[in-house]
Amino acid sequence: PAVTRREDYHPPEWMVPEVELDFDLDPAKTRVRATLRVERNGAHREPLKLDGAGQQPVRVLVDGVAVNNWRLEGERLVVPLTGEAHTVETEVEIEPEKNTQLMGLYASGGILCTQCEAEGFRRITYFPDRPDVLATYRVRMTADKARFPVLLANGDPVAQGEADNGRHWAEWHDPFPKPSYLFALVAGDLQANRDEFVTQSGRTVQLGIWVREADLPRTDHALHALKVSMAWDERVYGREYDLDVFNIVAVDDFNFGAMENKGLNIFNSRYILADPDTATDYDYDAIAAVVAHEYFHNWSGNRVTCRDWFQLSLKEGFTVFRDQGFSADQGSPAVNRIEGVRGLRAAQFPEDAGPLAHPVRPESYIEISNFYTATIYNKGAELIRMMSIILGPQKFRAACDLYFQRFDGTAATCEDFVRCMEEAGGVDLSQFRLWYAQAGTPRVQASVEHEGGRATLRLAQHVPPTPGQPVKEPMVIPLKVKLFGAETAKPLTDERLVLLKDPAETVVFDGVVERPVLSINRGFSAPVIIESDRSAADLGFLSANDDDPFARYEAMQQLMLDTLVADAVEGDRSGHEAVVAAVANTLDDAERDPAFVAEAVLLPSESFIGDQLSVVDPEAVFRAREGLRAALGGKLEERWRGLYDGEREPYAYTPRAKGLRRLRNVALGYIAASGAGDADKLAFTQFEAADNMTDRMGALTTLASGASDLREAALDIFYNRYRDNALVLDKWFQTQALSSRDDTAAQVAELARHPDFTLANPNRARSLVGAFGVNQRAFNGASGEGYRFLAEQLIALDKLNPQTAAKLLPPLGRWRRFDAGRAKLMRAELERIVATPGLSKDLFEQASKSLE
Ligand code: HT7
Ligand code: ZN
Repeated sequence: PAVTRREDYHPPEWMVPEVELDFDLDPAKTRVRATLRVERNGAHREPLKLDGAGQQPVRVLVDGVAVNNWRLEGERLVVPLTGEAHTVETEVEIEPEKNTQLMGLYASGGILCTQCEAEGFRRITYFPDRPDVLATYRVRMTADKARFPVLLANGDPVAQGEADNGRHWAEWHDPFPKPSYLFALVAGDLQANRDEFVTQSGRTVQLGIWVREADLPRTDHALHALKVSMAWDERVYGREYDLDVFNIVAVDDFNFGAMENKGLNIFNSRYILADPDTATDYDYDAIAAVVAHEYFHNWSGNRVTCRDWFQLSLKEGFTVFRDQGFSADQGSPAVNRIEGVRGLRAAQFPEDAGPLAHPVRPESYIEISNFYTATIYNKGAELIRMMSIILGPQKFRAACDLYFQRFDGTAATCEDFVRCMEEAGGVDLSQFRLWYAQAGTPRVQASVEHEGGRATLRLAQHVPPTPGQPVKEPMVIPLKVKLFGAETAKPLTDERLVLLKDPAETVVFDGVVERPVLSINRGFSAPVIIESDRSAADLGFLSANDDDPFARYEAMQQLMLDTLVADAVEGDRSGHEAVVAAVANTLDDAERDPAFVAEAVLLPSESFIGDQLSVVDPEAVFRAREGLRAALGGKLEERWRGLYDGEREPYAYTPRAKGLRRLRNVALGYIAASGAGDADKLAFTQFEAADNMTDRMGALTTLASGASDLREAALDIFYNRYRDNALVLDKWFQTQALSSRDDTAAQVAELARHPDFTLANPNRARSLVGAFGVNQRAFNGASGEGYRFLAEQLIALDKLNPQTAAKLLPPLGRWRRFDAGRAKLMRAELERIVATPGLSKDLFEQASKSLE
């Protein structure tokens, strides 16, 4: 397959300032007539080249006259044009109900909807489907009124009326020039939860969340989150909404979380629908974060878009940074940061250390959909965070203002963004640009020496080689650092921002009168791995005394990790005592800050422990983790029971009530880990008594990894109660795929044959196949049955939905991290995938790169 390279970027040969689209909508056959006003861009004699995919032109007109001098070059429609400006009209027919890829115009549960990012628009009509061609859109849709009473598109509604044969039409106009990837339409039998938002300049915006009528009662949380997001973006970034309407539609079949189409966001229903009976606190948080994210794109993505797809992080990294700021402001910033960093370590660090590693601004791709990655999104957000730290809050805000003002209505680059940071911040970010260009997670060695009244911090950095980048230059790494007195537990210094630039540097602190304990990378100021020689005692000390809650969490995690690695590698469990003591100490804070404590006492995941080993031994990692869980459960059983039976609040979605629920579920997990005979009964009682999904899922998760009869009972009750709710049924599949039982691989294979399992729905595929792939021990069973299962599912899924298949491949690409036996089995499956006839370029790219 063809490779697209960043260095080959050329401005468009033709611009398209205006588009009119006329849709005759029908799930079986939709006719699309597109009228493009095109203008030659620069002095050249090239014909107009329009991207297309999967369709044939029915007819082509130039300036109102039918022509036949057009040709197809591959899937592109090439139309010779002589003048500087023309009107070009095309007509095509497409088949939405046969569209299983869910890109372009497709049908989901009787709703017709679109997904155009990144290159889906070309599956709807011929167009220069690239983000630097910005047009205003006028859209007319005609459809059967009974089946599709609601017709929505981008921008503002203009007119509507009746047509023949029980059909009706609507016209929408979006005055803001936008790239084709932001185009959207929806037709369906939908109802809206409506509200209004008055902007800071006094304009009233009509808000609507559109769903099937039965789902209306589950839309209040999303609508509330939308209004809070709109107010937050005005307050924090000075960004006001610009159209008169803002609509969101929820659909069940969606390749991603949501899409920020101008004025008409389309969402995966899992990020809209919630009520206490069906959605966990985690779901509620995720809904607010995704609603905010898509809304924030109106400025960071839509008003200022990307010049080309290599700049994807310009909008995604920045928008993730913005949604993280929003979420932090809704509850506990420390807990929010902990969750963000945990996510980064779970998804991005392994990506950066594996065969699919790529820079935040990649150099090439085969299929752009494969680059909607944790690196582009989450590491991209960390880059923005580092710049905000280097500039400080005021200058960062001024730099953002400059960026929005300078590039409003245009397609920009990461370089444009960095230059605004430099100009408004008065800083030189030359070296910082390496963060966009170099892949791999930097490692920083840190140690402190103390002599007389002077502490010397020695730092050294190393950026590991990654595919195509064998040698790296040193980065600029902003590290927030502070020293604490080992005896007095008092701060010995203020927090200092150290910009590590050279391969090795020393930083001197004077007036340090007692032995200092180093607190480094506070707040996770840089997305790096810190390798320090801090003892278990010092880590325990920091977990108790650091005044940065994130650093307290980090110290505990490091202490746990060191202990778990020693056990997994050498069978050394001598570190248990220090972990038990540190956890016991942290539990003292449970009443004051239950949400933080719940996070701080959780052990690192099996995968993260595996990431620390030179060769992952999944059984040894599992045993070590279970061993420490049992020690914590058993030694602190009274404490866990005290918390479990302690303070509770009636159900409410408030930070404190959420924190208490979370801590109680963590306590339940530790009681089960202690081996207590009544643990399953306790969990089952909680399961049955629960008046909300957080408590119910907490209990079910514990039961699902257990061996009692109550496990089957709870799973059956859950299934029968929620069998008609697809989103909750996903949880049923997922919980079983994540179980730590010995027979999980066999159970997952069985579940794949369950009548409710289907690969056609991405959420369902992810809930079983995706979840199984991250269950380190179950997936990596020595027999290779897990690898075989995943390969078979991916090959089958690829025929329906290549994008989703490609997203689920990475667990097979971890073969270098395992022993020779497992590596051989994994490679064999990757080779089988690559050799499959008719493979998509999506899956081919992921599998072939994973073999290299
Ligand atoms: N910008 C959106 C990306 C997206 C997407 C990408 C590929 C295939 C399907 C997709 N649906 C949405 C989502 C976002 O980051 O906001
Ligand atoms: Zn986004």
